[in-house]
Amino acid sequence: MARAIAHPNIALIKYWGKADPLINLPAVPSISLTLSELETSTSVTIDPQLNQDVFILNGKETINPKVELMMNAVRKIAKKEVFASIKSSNNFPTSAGYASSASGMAAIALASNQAYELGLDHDGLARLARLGSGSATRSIDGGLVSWPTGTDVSSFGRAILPPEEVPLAVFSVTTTAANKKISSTDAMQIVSSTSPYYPTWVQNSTDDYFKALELIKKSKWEDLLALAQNNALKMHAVNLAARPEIIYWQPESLAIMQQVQKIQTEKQIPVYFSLDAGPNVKLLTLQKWVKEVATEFATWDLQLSLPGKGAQIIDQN
Ligand code: 2P0
Repeated sequence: MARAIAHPNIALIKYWGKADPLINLPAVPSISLTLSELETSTSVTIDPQLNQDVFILNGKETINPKVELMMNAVRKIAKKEVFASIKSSNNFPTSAGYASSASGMAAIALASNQAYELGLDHDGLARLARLGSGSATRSIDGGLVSWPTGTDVSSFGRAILPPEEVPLAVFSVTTTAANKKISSTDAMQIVSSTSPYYPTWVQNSTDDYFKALELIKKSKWEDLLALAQNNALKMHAVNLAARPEIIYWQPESLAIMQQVQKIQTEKQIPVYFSLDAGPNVKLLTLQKWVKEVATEFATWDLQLSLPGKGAQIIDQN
């Protein structure tokens, strides 16, 4: 048995589109920030009595094809046909709009590596997590993480800068508890096959990735956040143009985006926004501006996160 914890991440440069959907190879490279306050804790217990895996999420037995895919990969590496009981819980509501699959799959990768004695190193763990959910490859490490495109062997998350060296902060603004209507996996498939802007997105977001790496190297943090905001809007633009059209925003999403723009121009507070595959908005800022941003957005339900650590094993026997 082994237990691991992992944190979700927010992409500053988005993963949106797959080069190979079977093994989650991305069509675009991405960059994310691992988040401190939110945590998934997962135990993997091998049980020779079981004739299939049992997955319990937040106390409820759940069927999850992504978990099965990973566990089959684990057994293949281990060369052991033995099943496991996997218990996972999040300390954050999924309604906050953070991708719990990123932290969830990263924690399963770590705990299985230990429980099944796979002996995987960092890169092997990041590849295994990617099989479950693309964004999970970026939750193996803390701080700022890049995920380049490439092959099964070369495309996985790797640390750019440790959490203590990243002066950024992220507020999640909860707009609605409604579940997202279309999964990221499905949306990426629809967009890549129908959106006329998709080839431009792939080219342009790849350019953003290299620009972002430069900005990080030069510690140009505000420019990085401005680029992240623009990258998120471009991801939504490619969705809007797909058939069927994919609209993740709710009226409140737009209200918050417009409030951010107003504050940027009228008050010169460095606050930017990002949105993923759902209606909730993330406010991106610098740690030294957290108080001002919290005051400006005090009417909303805010949850603050700072740069977090990578996934780790916390218990085993
Ligand atoms: C990201 N998202 O970069 C992007 C931006 C959502 C919007 O990665 O199909 O659950 O399992 O590889 O990782 C969410 O997608 O998708 C995601 P799969 P995943 O964070």
